[in-house]
Amino acid sequence: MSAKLDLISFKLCPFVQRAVIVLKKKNIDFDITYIDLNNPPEWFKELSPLGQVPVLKVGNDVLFESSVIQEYVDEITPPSLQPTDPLVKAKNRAWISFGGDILMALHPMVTNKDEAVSNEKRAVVLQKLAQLEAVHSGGSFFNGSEFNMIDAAYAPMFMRMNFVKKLTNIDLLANTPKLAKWSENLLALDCVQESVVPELPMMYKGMVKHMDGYLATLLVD
Ligand SMILES: N[C@@H](CCC(=O)N[C@@H](CS)C(=O)NCC(=O)O)C(=O)O
Repeated sequence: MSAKLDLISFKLCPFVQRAVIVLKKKNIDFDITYIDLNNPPEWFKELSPLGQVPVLKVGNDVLFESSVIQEYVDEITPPSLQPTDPLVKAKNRAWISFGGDILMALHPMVTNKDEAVSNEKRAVVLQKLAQLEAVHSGGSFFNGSEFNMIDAAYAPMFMRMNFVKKLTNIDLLANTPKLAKWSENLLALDCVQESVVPELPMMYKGMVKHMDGYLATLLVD
């Protein structure tokens, strides 16, 4: 690898965290540049094709989309975190994309001011989690005993669900035991714990309060 990689991040973003987990898991020396997405700097607006994080600077090039960044980082630093069977790998890619859909429903569940909308999003999240439970191997990780790319992709979602549980007593994994165990295994890993700033739990709570959505009314402390 030639140029040092530079990941543009927003501390609260679960999609950035997907990329960080792969970088950490592979012990890659990289830079991380934090921006405030609510007040993005001019250089970021010019750099990021869609105005979103994550963006990975590779020399004079930029990559966007968390799953693409994950795959690029994986490919340039063998051995791969992907399953070797092309069919399993392809199916994992589809479920990684599905994980993005869950995150997209989780955010309005947490932040929407309307109780009915928040509950509707919670139902969407729960339904998707049930679908995921049905295809989980039942092993320590998604495919079995080995940590793969899909595990890096789902850990940020589980971290946020764990925040929600601690803050509101809503246990989104109560009816999906395989996912609950998977979450526990993922959240215990160094590459996951070290993929966020130490103050993230406090920041997440601050975000919930600041957004002042229905879930803020359920905060337990
Ligand atoms: N599909 C994208 C989603 C990235 C995304 O939604 N990032 C959020 C922050 S967590 C963002 O940049 N939002 C700003 C915007 O959409 O304008 C990926 O997987 O990288």
